[in-house]
Amino acid sequence: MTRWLLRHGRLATLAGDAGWGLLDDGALLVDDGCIAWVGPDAQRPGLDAEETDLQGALLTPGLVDAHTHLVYAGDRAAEFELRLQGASYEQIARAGGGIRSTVSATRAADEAALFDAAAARARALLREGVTTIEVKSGYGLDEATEARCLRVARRLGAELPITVRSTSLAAHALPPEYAGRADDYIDAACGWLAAQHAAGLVDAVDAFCDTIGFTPAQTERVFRAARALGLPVKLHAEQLSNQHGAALAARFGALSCDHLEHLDADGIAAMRAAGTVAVLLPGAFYFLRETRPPPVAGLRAAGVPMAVATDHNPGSSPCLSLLLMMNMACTLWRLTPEEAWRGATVHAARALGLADRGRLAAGQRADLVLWDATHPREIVARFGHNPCRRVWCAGVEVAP
Ligand code: DI6
Ligand code: FE
Repeated sequence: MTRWLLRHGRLATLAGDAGWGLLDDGALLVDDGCIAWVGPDAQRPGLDAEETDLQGALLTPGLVDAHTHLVYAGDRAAEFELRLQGASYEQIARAGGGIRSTVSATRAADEAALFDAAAARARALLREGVTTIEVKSGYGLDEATEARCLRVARRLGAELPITVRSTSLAAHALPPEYAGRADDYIDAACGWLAAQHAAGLVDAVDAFCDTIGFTPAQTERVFRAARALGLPVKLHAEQLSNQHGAALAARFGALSCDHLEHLDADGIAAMRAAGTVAVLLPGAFYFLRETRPPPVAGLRAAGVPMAVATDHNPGSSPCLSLLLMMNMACTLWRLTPEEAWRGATVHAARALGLADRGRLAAGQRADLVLWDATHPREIVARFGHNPCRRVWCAGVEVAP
């Protein structure tokens, strides 16, 4: 039966612009993979539908991890040790480690190995209720390996029950064969984009605009290439320094600017005007032992939507728990638990250009999670604990 009714749940719908949208004894009708109706159980539609009794357990929208670098080979734990001994992330990168060490390992890995490793990571996210993820390339940095990583991202979406959005991040770091020729590399990377797009491998285009990444002028060229193909952009902006990348990205109508520890008031105003989402990444802040928090109060006051994501990657955030990131966004940066939830659902979906998920409301995709909890704030308060009990993707229950 394509139509079924979930009954007697405690629903956190997040349906309005503020508040949890709690329904204490709620019901939800799923029809053909979408939510057809949500409301008090006593008012449920009298239809012929299969029923599931949730027995008062908490039901929420599926979580959305809007920023991951899930496809890579190798491991960077030795750099963690070096950083604990005093080396900085930038020093390691400039000495040829960092992103470039993962690039060597990724170029040497075949598609099957990359897929298996990435699928295991995606399943770990799914076990915590994540039903949509964004996956970036950016550890290939040559045409063939970038395409291989994007194909792996597409295969994840095809073979796992989760939705995968793929982002081309060729402008992540300068590969060694282009040392001293960053502009030539950007020319090449812009050239690859048309073929990636023609092969249906790209949903958005990203770049790393920073002192160890690319300049604003180089970033702008990447954005122009994306715009020429009709692809939306996002940006790793203001992570380690203020390059005014957020304002640049906003001029291109960016879906999101991510990291943002060094974002200033002009950047906030530009993001607000463009409707750009601020994707906050507490994992990298924590793991790199950064001390400057993103301007959460300024973003909140301006009404810029804030998302929270794992930034899963082997170097600066080897984290596979979006729930932990929600907790850390609150403890480290004073998001409210409700902001953390919106940041991992409806605002995260918006950061991916997806309006069809992130809330429990009629017309939304039936991506649903049932939790061992009575209120969503409990899930944010606890950490190192996974209360996820059941997950549905587009109305189909999945076994993570
Ligand atoms: N910023 C990050 O946090 C990741 N990429 C980026 O531009 C880190 C990637 C890595 O260190 O491997
Ligand atoms: Fe990142």
